[in-house]
Amino acid sequence: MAQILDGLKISKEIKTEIRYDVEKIVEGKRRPPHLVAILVGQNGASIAYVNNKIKDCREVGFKSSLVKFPSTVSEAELLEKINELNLSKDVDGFIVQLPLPPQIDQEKIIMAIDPRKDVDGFHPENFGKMALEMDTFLPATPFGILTLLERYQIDTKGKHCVIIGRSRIVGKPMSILMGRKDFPGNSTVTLTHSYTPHIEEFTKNADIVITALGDPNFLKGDMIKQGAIVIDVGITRIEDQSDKGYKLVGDVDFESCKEIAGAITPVPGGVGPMTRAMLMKNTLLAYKTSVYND
Ligand code: L34
Repeated sequence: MAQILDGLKISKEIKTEIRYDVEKIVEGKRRPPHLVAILVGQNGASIAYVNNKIKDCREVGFKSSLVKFPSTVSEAELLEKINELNLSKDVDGFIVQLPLPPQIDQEKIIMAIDPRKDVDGFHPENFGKMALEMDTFLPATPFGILTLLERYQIDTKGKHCVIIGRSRIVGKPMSILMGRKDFPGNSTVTLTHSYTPHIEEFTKNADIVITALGDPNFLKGDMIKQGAIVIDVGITRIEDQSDKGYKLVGDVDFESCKEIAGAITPVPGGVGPMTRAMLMKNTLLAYKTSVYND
């Protein structure tokens, strides 16, 4: 039976550390960090994630604001709000929750965010800095995975890491970060995607598998090698008869993989809560680099 990499537990530890930092800031008569989240439309998952982020802010002692727009919002309206947040001295960082409706050009929105307030680490300037191993905001999900590997002291040096999925917020940055000259990192990385034939040929040879494709129960126990580290980023809502009306299912077939893997993240309670904790960490960093250098 694999070791469970408990993202919920580690995320609570991180939030406690941040809370302690914020208490010291406030005791020093300074204002607490302020995160703003922009939510467009009525996507149930997005609403849940953003509400949880606002709750996290309260837990760590941050000020937070939630700005909601209907799904019919125009690009101009969104850009105007972003400009206002860029200029606001009271706002340390903000995020625009993805996905956005089709009439909005996602790249244009991300490009409009002041890189110093881009606590998602999505702006090309921050992505470029990350790729060059310069100090910057790391995107929250990859940052969360690195932190989980670090806290569980998972050896990554010289290991073969296979990533499934090349999205801009998970797969692509993860492939860069696992190969960087640092810990966690120093892995030999293979980035697989929808055009990779026979993905199992790759995953069977992997010491570390990171799945981010959004295909429920895709990775089966017979696709991994004995003792592999399995990180499940996928999180799909599947309708069921429960009170909530759905359950959350990862990309990893937990039942078959847990018998073979050396360590594995659960869904829920794995990478998801870590993503949110790292957003708090990035916001604290944005605060420290703005207020203290004023
Ligand atoms: N701008 N858009 C922007 N930044 C992000 O970092 C995200 N992401 C992804 C989607 N769009 C984004 C998130 O916040 C995915 N994501 C995210 C955040 C939190 C959780 C999952 C994904 C999370 O908290 N997951 C819980 C279950 C939550 C529930 O009940 O639905 C878990 O235990 O996995």
